[in-house]
Amino acid sequence: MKLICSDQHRGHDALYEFNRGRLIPALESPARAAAILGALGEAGLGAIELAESFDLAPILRVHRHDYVAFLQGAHAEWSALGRGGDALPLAWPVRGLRDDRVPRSLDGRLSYYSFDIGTPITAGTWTAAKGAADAALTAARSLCSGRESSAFSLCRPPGHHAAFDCYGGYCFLNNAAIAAQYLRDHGSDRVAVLDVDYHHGNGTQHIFYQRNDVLFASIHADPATDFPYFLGYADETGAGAGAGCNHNFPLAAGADWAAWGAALDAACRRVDAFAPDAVIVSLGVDTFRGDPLSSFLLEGDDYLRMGARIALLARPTLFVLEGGYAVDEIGCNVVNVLRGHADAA
Ligand code: 6XA
Ligand code: ZN
Repeated sequence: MKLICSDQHRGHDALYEFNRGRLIPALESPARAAAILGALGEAGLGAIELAESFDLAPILRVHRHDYVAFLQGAHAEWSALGRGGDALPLAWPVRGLRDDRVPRSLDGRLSYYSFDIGTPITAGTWTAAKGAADAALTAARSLCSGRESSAFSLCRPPGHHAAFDCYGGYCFLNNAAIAAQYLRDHGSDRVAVLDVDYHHGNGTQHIFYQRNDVLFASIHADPATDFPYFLGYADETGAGAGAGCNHNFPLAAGADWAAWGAALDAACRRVDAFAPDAVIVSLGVDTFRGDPLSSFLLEGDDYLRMGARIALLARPTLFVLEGGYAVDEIGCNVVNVLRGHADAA
């Protein structure tokens, strides 16, 4: 299995985030990646390689040009205004407000391009996000060449909440979507994205919603109770040419392997029916029972079962890291998915 990471992730180290009305140390921290690297090093699944650097073209295939330019310069603009700390938005263009004009001021643009207050932009955010996209692209390229049938990219910051032109949920560039589009542009006719993170991958869904060449299937907490709140219901099945190519499996709080594994089985049957040339797994392990953001109850061994079920798809598979905040167990849980997959493949 090809294992790819990026050194740049450390530059994205937010001071704090809002959580239940308080400022707390940011949960999406460099320690997450360090823990996964440590576990991967001991697991013997393969050598861990550094991402190669790609130009912006594959990123611009799924993200709006002005959005990417904004991300590149936002923190420098923030500093030039004499401000310290991390850049955060103030307001959002919700119902009744105009979203067809991009404001001129930095504060206006932070608000325009974001959808939550929990995703600080730091001095190293762009470089880290670009490194994460490079990790996903490097892993995707190894699948295209046919040399590898499976790969894992350790992406930090994560990506599945980032849409065509907005960021949130700790995500800036949609690493899984960028990799899916790269595979489409390099020989794969159909790609499936299977999102197993605790949270719905609203960004990935939005990017591919009208398309029939990329299927999106997601198992996640019910948006009626959990972030991102405004997408992820079962009746979102795709639109236009993409009708029937989007499958959401929202689950109630307290889902354990019995409930979660049954949803995975149903999602995998949708993926199978699509007959993709490759599968991208948005791999969040915040479904873990000890995760601080989760109400699901998956145990360590359940991640072995998850990997084994995904291996039954018998397709070239790229795992892209998303969430997971129980730092003491995140390494073991990620390795278990990869090991379960490798052992059953
Ligand atoms: C609200 C929760 C952000 C969710 C981040 C995540 N600040 N997404 O793990 O998959
Ligand atoms: Zn998540």
